Amino acid sequence: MNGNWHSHWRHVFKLDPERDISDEALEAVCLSGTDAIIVGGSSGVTFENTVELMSRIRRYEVDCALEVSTLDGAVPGFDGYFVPLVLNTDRAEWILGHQLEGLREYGSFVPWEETAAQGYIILNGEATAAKLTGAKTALTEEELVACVRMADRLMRLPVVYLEYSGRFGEMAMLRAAKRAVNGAQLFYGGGIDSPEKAAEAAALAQTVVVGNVLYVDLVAALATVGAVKKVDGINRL
Ligand code: 1GP
Repeated sequence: MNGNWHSHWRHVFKLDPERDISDEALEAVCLSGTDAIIVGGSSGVTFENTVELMSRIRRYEVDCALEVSTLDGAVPGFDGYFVPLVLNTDRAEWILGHQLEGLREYGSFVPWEETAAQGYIILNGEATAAKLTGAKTALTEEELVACVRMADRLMRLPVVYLEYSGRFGEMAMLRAAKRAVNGAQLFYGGGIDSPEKAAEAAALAQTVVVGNVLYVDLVAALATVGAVKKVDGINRL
């Protein structure tokens, strides 16, 4: 992989190291045709459970990246690393604080070519990540666009991530983000539990992230892969 290691991803499964997944389910996920697996979670992420999940995914060829949200869970050996910066919070530790701490400790080991910052905009107030970071989730479209421009134009972050984790978000907000984004890759995640929702999000976001449904309805989760690829097929006609 090179500096653009994530730019071709259209569909991604996000796996939580704290949650159990059987070998059979993991195999189905890794062989599903998804473009990548992201390992990440908002709570309970440790070195041990991250290494364990990574080594199980490593049996397959699929790209596998780590979203580094705690220092404990910073594990070498992934194909790529994402470092989230939460843009819609007043709590500086979630914008730059923990990240600086990480760089102080592990800065000389960071594989820079395979590391990308994500401008996170958390829009579901019920999500663990929102509570943890004190995100101001009730944004107007205008406020959202300002966040997107901050990430994309001013900070020139490679990824802008609209995060509705746990619920399917407003597509009008995603559309507004899509219009505002210039160079960044737009990720959408949250509440995708059917091919229809996957297709809706994939029509607007460059990369669609599917998480929770994997643990509750594997068949529906797997069907989201084909739905995203189909959107591209239709657009090419
Ligand atoms: C979570 O954006 C991802 O970080 C996916 O959200 O778990 O709701 O699918 P869900």
